[in-house]
Amino acid sequence: MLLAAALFAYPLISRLLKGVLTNVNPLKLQYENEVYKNIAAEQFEAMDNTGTDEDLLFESLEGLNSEDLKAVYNAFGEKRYAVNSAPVLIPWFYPHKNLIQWYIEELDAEELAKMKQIWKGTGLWV
Ligand SMILES: [Ca+2]
Repeated sequence: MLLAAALFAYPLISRLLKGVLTNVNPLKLQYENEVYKNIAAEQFEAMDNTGTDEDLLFESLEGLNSEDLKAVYNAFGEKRYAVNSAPVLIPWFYPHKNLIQWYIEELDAEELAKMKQIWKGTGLWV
């Protein structure tokens, strides 16, 4: 019983320790959780595969406050990053990266500066 509980809790605890989940003040969220999941999916869609859809990347974040952004970050979680978006044939070769780490891989210096500005208030980008 205890072992089952530990096995269940381990992935969550290890993610918390890695700082994947960040605290969100629910009173400052503008939308339902489903919206953040959709935006996180758009962020992934914009960066997954060859190249980056910068328009989609920035447009899908428009109008979000810092707490909304944190909710998007949490919804994104960590996804395997394949260099140059090679097919993930051998998934364990590719490290998990959070949303900010994906930006750092995908964006050029100018875009990164713009993105960093958007995320400034979250304290997630250090
Ligand atoms: Ca890409």
